[in-house]
Amino acid sequence: ATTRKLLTLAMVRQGENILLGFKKKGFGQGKWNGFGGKVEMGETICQATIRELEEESGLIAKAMDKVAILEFEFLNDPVILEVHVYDIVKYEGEPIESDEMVPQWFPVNDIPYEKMWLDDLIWYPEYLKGSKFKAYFLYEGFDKILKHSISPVQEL
Ligand code: 6U4
Ligand code: NA
Ligand code: NA
Repeated sequence: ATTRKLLTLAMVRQGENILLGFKKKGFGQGKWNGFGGKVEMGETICQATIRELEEESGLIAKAMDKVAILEFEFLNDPVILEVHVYDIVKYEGEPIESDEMVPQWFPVNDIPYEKMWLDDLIWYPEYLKGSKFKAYFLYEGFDKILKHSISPVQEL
């Protein structure tokens, strides 16, 4: 039997720049990532997205748009991670370092893929084009993708 874990991922883009956070601890430590985490009991996915963005970056989301759902499976692991990705269209505040993350702006044509999850190289270009999509990735360990697919969708 598989179990699904719901996670959020907030993408913050200002013109030609994207805000990423360097993860100091926890899942994905040592990698640049968007901001997010687990959806907690009694919380909607939207609420979790807003809470995690504020905890990790200091920004307060004022308007957001769901752009993708990513599914991750790891070989020989019954857990499926379902990551709901939101574009943060409007926010208040300035990025600040937290216990978990060091935020930094990157030009969209100079994203540090070599220090990110491998799947980011596959789906960030779709996101940056403004497409909405569903994607699936099967990992073996954390450094190898065995299988993946991306399908554009109208609505999420
Ligand atoms: P808690 O205890 O909830 O703070 P945390 O260490 O923040 O745990 P978690 O599991 O809550 O980690 O959140 C992991 C974050 O990483 C989520 O925003 C989803 C994101 N993420 C997970 N796998 C990813 C992947 N392969 N590519 C990607 N983001 C991923 O771009
Ligand atoms: Na969390
Ligand atoms: Na988190």
